[in-house]
This record gives sequence, C-alpha cells and structure tokens, in this order.
Amino acid sequence: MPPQSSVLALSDEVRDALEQRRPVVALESTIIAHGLPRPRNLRVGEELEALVRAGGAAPATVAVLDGVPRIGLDKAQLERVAGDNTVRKLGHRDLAPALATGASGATTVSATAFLAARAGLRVFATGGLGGVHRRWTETQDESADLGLLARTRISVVCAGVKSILDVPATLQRLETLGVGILGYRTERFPGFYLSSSGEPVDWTVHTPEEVAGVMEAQDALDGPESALLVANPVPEAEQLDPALHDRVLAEALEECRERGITGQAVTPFLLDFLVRATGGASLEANLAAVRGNVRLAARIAAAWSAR
Ligand code: PSU
Ligand code: MN
Repeated sequence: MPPQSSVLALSDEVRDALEQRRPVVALESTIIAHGLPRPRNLRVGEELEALVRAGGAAPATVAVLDGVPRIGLDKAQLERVAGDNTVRKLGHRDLAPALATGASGATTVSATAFLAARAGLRVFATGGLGGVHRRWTETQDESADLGLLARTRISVVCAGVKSILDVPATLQRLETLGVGILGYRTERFPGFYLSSSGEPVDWTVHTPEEVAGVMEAQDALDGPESALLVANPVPEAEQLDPALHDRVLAEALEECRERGITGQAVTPFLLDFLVRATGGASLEANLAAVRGNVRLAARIAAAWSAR
C-alpha cells in the first residue's frame, strides 16, 4: 500500500482496494455541493460512484466533514455534502483551517487532487478544471487548480477547462507550469460543454493503456511531481449547441461583472446562470461530459493497476 498521511480517513472500500492494488478513482465534491442544482446533485453523486463501480474500480469521493478529510464517503456523508447549506467550498489552501476548526466543506479540483494523491490515489475524474478567467488583467483570477496540478502527481480526466474561462490563456499557463496534456482520441482541446475549444493539443492517445504508459514514463523520469491531464471531449451528439453557448455565456459574463461577483463565487454563479439561461441544456452537456470522464477514469485506473 502506498504511503499515506495519517490525518486522512479512508472508506473501507477504498482502503481494501488500495491494499489489494485494485483500481480506485477519486471524485471531487465541489461539483456536487456547488456546481449542480439540488436535488439532482445527490442523484448525480450517487450515479458517478455507480459508474466507477461498474467500471471495476472503487469510487473515492473526497470531502472534509467535521474537520476530517475523507477519501470515500458513505451514503449519509454524500447526502450531507449534497444537501447541507453550511458545507463550504474548499481549495487546497483552505484545508488546514478547515481541519483545525472542525469545518465541513466540499473539495475543488485542487483540494481533491492534493488529498487523493496523499492517500496514494493516482487517477481522478472531474468535469472541467478551473483556470484563467477572462479579464484576468483586471481581476488576476486564476484558479488554484493550475498551481496545485503543477506539483501533484495525479492523472486528471477532464473535459478540458470550463468554457467560462479564457481557454487559450489557461492552456498557456499549463504549458508554463509544465502540466502535460493528452487529448483522448482528439487533436483538439475539449471545450467542456462543447466537444472542441478549437485549440490544438500536442499529444493524442487512443487507449487507457497508452495513458498508463505515459504515467509510468512520468514516474521513470522522476522529474517535477506534476499532474497529467487526460482531455476527454463530450460526444458531439451530447454537446451544448455552440451558438447558444456563445450567446448565453456573453450574457453570464456581463451579469457577473455588473453584480460585482468575485473570488470563489464566480464559477458557481456562471455555471448556475448557464443552466437557467439554456433551460437546463448546459446541465445535460455538463453531466454527459462528467459521466464520460468517470467511465474513462475507471478504465485508466484499471490499466494502471494492471502494470
Ligand atoms: N467542473 C464542473 N463543475 C464544477 C467544478 C468543476 O463541472 O463545479 C468546480 C471544480 O471543483 C473546480 C472549481 O476546481 O469548480 C474551480 O473553482 P475556482 O474557479 O473558484 O477555482
Ligand atoms: Mn477563482
């Protein structure tokens, strides 16, 4: 079993899988608590865990409850994350204060990747990463996801970065930070709600085994402990209509600016605005992307533990 930090609480399912070197997939909880409307969010949380199990891996949904960082939640704990209004949003910098004060919070990509890697997990599935926000020159708003992934050895299956962001600037930052990106069966970086952001990717792979091979090479090189992004597009048939996407996103960004929304509130506000303004179509595209990422992550975790 890989070395672990002693403050972490692992579910029995995750502990058993790690001990027996069976595949495990980490899942974040911010998407459940703050990224999806209730009560659908709880059903989605349960569905994602079921998809991981159907793929032969153990699901490890990560959250902090009463000051305890949990890797794998039971039913009651997942219900709390989905339904309790006092559950905060925790990036990795928030973990120490949350532990010390006994707080409860859902973990973003940065906090999930941090905790999962310390538990010895190597594969993580999410929807879209955080990144550089538009109007960065005014706000300097860049998600803590990027900096953390530059120094954490974990593979993150995502549908690119959220399209509410400045995608080219985010890709540039990932290059500067040295975070590797593999397009999964695509030569274009995915656009979260859209199958393509229009930006190219430098490397394309076609199978989970190829991804596991790149992970092994990362370890063999023994370089900086950076992540690997597996960029997996939402199927074209399930993407949001691109014209609708562009129109509604412009309205969302305008409203965000007019209301002076900043900091951690920006991403949940924009995602929620899009759900309402598209009559739920953005939610369906978001969920299709996450489901595809979770399925692929289970296959990558299986290929990784077979090595
Ligand atoms: N992907 C989704 N929905 C989400 C998020 C990602 O499909 O809600 C969350 C992730 O937890 C990500 C966070 O880490 O949004 C980024 O927030 P911020 O921009 O405040 O760093
Ligand atoms: Mn931010």
